[in-house]
Amino acid sequence: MKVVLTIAGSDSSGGAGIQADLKTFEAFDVFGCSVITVLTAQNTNGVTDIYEINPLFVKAQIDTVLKDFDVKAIKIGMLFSNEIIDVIRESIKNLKIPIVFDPVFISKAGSKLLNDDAIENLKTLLPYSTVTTPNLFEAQMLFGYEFGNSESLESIIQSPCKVLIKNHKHEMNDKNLSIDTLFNKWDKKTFKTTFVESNNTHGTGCSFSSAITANLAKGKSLEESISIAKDFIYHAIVNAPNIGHGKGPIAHKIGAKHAK
Ligand code: PXL
Repeated sequence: MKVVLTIAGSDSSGGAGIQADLKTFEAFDVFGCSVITVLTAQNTNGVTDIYEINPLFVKAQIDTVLKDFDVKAIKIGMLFSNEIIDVIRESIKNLKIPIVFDPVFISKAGSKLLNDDAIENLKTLLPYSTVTTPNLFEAQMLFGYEFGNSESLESIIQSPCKVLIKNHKHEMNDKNLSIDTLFNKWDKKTFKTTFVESNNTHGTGCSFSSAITANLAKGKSLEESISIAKDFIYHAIVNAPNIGHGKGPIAHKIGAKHAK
């Protein structure tokens, strides 16, 4: 069985973060290990508290897992502070495996998941990543990208890793589609599914990047992995359990079963 690793924050409500990553890995038949960066006290309405793990302990978790397992791919999620970013960069910089970097800034419920003074430092992980998966807001924060402004594409073209911009559904004025675009220097490829209007979107970003990671570990190409991950999210939202009073979680197992 292929082993994958997520480096991310814990979500006590189980729909995002480490919990979403492990559920996604399980659903795609890969064995998931987890390095926890922060604990969030959280439900579907938002985050009420964050407890940062000592960066030395974050490093101990990574070193201990990597010493034992032949990890095939890594997903990076919520990192929260400069100190944790520094530790992660040092730990991953000599690895020769695919790294999927989800630049987490804000949760779907609107909670802040990255310190303001750590935004610049987050960019230092790009050279060690295979692909980064920002939404439009994160792409603006990381690359100064503004949707529809072709000049602002320059920094995405210059990016040291591939950039997958998620869910700019208004392209081509088609609000019924969810569109992601993968930029690899000047090369551009789009991925589309039907856009589902739903309140159950908690953890979609985490689950999406984890699904890409799982499929890369299984030897699929990046394009294939993205396509499967996108299909997975669509079905996981459509079949969401509809629980909680805010932005509800998705159905990982059912989503993966339907993903092609
Ligand atoms: O989806 C971003 C995210 C990442 N990590 C953790 C989260 C969330 C969103 O809620 O809770 C721990």
